[in-house]
Amino acid sequence: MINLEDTIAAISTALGEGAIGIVRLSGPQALDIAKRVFSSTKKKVIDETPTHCMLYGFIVDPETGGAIDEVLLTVLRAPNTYTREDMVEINCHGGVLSVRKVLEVLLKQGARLAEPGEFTMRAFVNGRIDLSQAEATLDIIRAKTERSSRIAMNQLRGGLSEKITSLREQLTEIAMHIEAYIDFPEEELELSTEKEIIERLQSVRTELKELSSTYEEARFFREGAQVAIVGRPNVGKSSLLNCLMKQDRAIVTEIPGTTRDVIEEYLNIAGLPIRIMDTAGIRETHDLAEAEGVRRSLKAIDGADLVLSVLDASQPLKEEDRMMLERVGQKNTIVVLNKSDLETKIELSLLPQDLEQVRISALTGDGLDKLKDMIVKKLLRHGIADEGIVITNLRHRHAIDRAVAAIEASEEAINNRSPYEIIAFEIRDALDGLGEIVGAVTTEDILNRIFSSFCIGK
Ligand SMILES: Nc1nc2c(ncn2[C@@H]2O[C@H](COP(=O)(O)OP(=O)(O)OP(=O)(O)O)[C@@H](O)[C@H]2O)c(=O)[nH]1
Ligand SMILES: [Mg+2]
Repeated sequence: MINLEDTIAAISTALGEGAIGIVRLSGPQALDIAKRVFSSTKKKVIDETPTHCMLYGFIVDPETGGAIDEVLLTVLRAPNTYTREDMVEINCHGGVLSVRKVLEVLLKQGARLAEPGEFTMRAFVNGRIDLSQAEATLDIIRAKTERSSRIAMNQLRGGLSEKITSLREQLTEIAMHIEAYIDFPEEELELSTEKEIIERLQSVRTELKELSSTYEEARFFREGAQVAIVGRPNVGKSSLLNCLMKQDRAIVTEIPGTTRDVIEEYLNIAGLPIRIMDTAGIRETHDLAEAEGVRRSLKAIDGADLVLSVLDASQPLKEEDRMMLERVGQKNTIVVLNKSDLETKIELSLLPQDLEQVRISALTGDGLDKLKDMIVKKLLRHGIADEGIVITNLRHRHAIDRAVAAIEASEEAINNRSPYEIIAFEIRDALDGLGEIVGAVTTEDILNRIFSSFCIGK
């Protein structure tokens, strides 16, 4: 149940040692609760403090009279606040204990501990932001690179919302036009009107499809692109990971079968957040642990957005290399010819010619910049622009695809001369699909799913 009656409180900064820690209150009792626990050294009163102004003083436990922390308290009056409710932000000394104690006294005075994302959910329920903007706030918090954060910021500022709202308006107009005929079944749509309606539906559908198609690449900026380093044992996969990370992350030895588990790390290549995975060398083995490692390597190939198929260029191509290349098959891949510092013995002519290749040395770092360039190019084949409106969220993608299907169904219904009710029903379905993105149409289940992944205090 969405409950706006309660006044909620939470620690909004990360728990740990820091210069300051912030505890927030939001809701109808926010100012009253603050009044009961705040004591100003200069006898200033919260009631007489203008909105968005700070007071210096102490948080005091009203039951014992004991001072809990020295604070700066900001009075934020509705409606110009994050949640659109009365809010109070208390800047305490950083550190785990003081923020906890301040929170405790607020709870004792009648505030309720906020659920994850509840402040942002209130901002949505109270109409300050729509659902896609609420989701963008989380994306900004989670953004691993500047480009990711720019894309999320664009969404927060309403780029996607405006686009969806404008498309919804167009659909609403068409739906109303058709619905006007429902009560007059004897009247038929004129051929010219019918043609125009179909054209307008097609135009909305095309825009939605374009939007949906940005997802494949734009999602990398939100989730990180998965790149798997695979190859037979000892070709230098872990050395490549270390070289990319510029640190000794994975164990490297001259013994084949060193890596047993998938090692996952974050990398930022030209602003693209990448989840890079070093995997166990792929070969037939009777060792139980190694066999499990190989199974995980194969799984990593399946889940990857890009596979780096590593070969040892200083040795002739082996059966295990062929097996690996075959397994990688049609996946998006780059063939990495490692150990270029040694004499080349690999038969380049035996390699599949349609695959892109790059020569590197994980030992000297040679060719690494070229490889990084290729990784970005292979992942961003359509080169999405930072400023354009893109879809980074699977929930939005599903909603758009549902709307596209419904519009197609409505076009078909028109062509089949189906009753106006059916045509209008399909268009309304498309509207609902798009409404889910901005939250015009929503269920508590959707809201819970979205906000439960937020942190407490946001
Ligand atoms: N000369 C040379 N040796 C390399 C290069 N890259 C890796 N090696 C050596 O090759 C051996 C194997 O390297 P690893 O990085 O452990 O290979 P791996 O593919 O992770 O091996 P597994 O984990 O067993 O599958 C080590 O002795 C490395 O020092 C390279 O570019 N040049
Ligand atoms: Mg290894």
